[in-house]
Amino acid sequence: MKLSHLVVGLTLAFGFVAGAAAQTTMKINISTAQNSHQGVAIDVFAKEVEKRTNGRYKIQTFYQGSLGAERESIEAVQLGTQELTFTSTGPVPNFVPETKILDVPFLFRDKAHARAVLDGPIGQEMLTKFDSKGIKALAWAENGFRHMTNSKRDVKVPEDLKGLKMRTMENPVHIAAYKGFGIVPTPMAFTEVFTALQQGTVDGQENPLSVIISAKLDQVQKHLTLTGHVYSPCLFLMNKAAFDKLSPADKQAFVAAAKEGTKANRARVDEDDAKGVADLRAKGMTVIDNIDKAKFVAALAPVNAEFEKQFGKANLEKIRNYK
Ligand code: EAX
Repeated sequence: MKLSHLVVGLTLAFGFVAGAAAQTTMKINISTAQNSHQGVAIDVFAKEVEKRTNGRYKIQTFYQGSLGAERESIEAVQLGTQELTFTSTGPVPNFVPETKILDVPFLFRDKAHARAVLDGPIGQEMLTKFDSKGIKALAWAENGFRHMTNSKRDVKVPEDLKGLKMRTMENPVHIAAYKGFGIVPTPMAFTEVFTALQQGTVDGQENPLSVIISAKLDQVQKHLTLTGHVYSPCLFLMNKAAFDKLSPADKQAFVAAAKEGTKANRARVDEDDAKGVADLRAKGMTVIDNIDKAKFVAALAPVNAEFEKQFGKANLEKIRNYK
């Protein structure tokens, strides 16, 4: 054997052993399909973590609730039986009550406003509230603005919502607010929603276009109204102990990878918002896209007075007026 071959052989053998010994695999999951705004978020995150740690960390991705629904997954991350999850903030107030304020309806003007608040001091400060709960919040991402769908009737004015039995997220702010519309809220995990709509257990649900499209809810819902009644943030969450074990450089790599995931996620939400209505109309949904939003805001005035007491008017104004 030539010396050069020997060197190559040894290098390969050594490299393989060293690589194999150093590789750690972690899991991350979402409730929606891989082909969705959440799928691109975790796919980009996984790719970026691998790239930025030279393959020392490998992220396994799980879609469509196959590893558990959002609340269960946050629990698993908190316990450390799962390293990572990407979740909406729906069930998050049950873990970190400080996030509740973001779920107040009609708080954000548009996505740019919401993203600026989350990326600015208010949102960044909120990420630190997870630390004491055994969770490291790596970055905000999003679902987008939520809209109402149902199988019964066109919703043009708030009165049309009265008596509709709607699935909601397991979120105390949403539940209180939707009661203000006269909706009968039925909280459940997203993984159960399609079947519940199909079987008529509930009349409707509310979600951003990105979720409605990727979960094919048009197959079980006829009426969509662009209510945009609440912004729906998402989060990259990691078990705190697992994060703390990383080297300083790897910590940075994980945070940077989550931020790249967020970029891809937001771009996809923008794309879905741009073509979603035409897409859903083509699939047979009736879409009301010209409501008088002031009427929906006015319908929630009594509930909003409650929220002002609960969260403090000044705190809500600080978010509302953030530029
Ligand atoms: O995160 O539960 C929900 O309606 C969420 O928007 C959905 O799971 C995507």
